Amino acid sequence: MSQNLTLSREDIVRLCERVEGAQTRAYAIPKLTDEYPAMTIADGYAVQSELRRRYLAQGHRLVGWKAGLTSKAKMKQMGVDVPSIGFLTDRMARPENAAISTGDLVHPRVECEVAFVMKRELRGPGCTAADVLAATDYVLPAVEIIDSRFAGFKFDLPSVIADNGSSARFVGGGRARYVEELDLRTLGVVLEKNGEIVAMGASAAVLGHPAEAIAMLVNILADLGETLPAGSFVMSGGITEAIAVQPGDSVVARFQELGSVSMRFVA
Ligand code: OOG
Ligand code: MG
Repeated sequence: MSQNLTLSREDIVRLCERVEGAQTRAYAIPKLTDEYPAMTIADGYAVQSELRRRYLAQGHRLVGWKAGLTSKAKMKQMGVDVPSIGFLTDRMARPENAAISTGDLVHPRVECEVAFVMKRELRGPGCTAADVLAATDYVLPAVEIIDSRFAGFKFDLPSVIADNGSSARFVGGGRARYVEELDLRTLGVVLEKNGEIVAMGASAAVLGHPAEAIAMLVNILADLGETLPAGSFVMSGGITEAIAVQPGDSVVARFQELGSVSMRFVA
């Protein structure tokens, strides 16, 4: 990491327990930097790694990773200007057309993303977008349901990284496509809630090309001493700003070339 740890091992465990409680019992907590103003990005990843270790020890399965804050729209909405990564487990996955419960979430929002499924392991540092494309099995459209555990959905980078990048649920769907068949920079996406268009954008919004976001993710993983295994499901980051949802809402994300992903929300 480019920054140093300021938290003791004890603080890391304490903050991890705080975040885990908020995630599993769905309540809002103050951002961690209110109590630890000197927290760095490295501290945030130390808490996130401890969270991952605990969930895996409880039997959750790691299925992939997500890049976050990779588009201007997302950075502007959240007031943060550096991308981040988080981990994805089997417990967060929901099938297409699912009824997704909001009772176990704090204040969910939806966002449209291009997801990559890897056929070869990737390891940083120095991973490039070309490396990512060569190691990609296929891409598919996805909707991420994010849910910051921080009050008012307000945070800074160390806090949101500790909260695993607001990861909560995700839905992959539509049509899987080989990357050679597509121009991944120019895919349009339209997000509809209850039949109305609430956001739209193009995939170039994500660092110029979504594969750039995956390369960045692999290079951050290298900092954490991790690689991106073959078979991983990886989300490249929200193209548009995220839209709040509540019980009764139905959501459709329509992607050019990749088909659509639908879900509805229930209490
Ligand atoms: C942080 C997570 C960002 C994305 O796609 O940009 C993210 C947040 O906005 O709560 O998942
Ligand atoms: Mg996202």
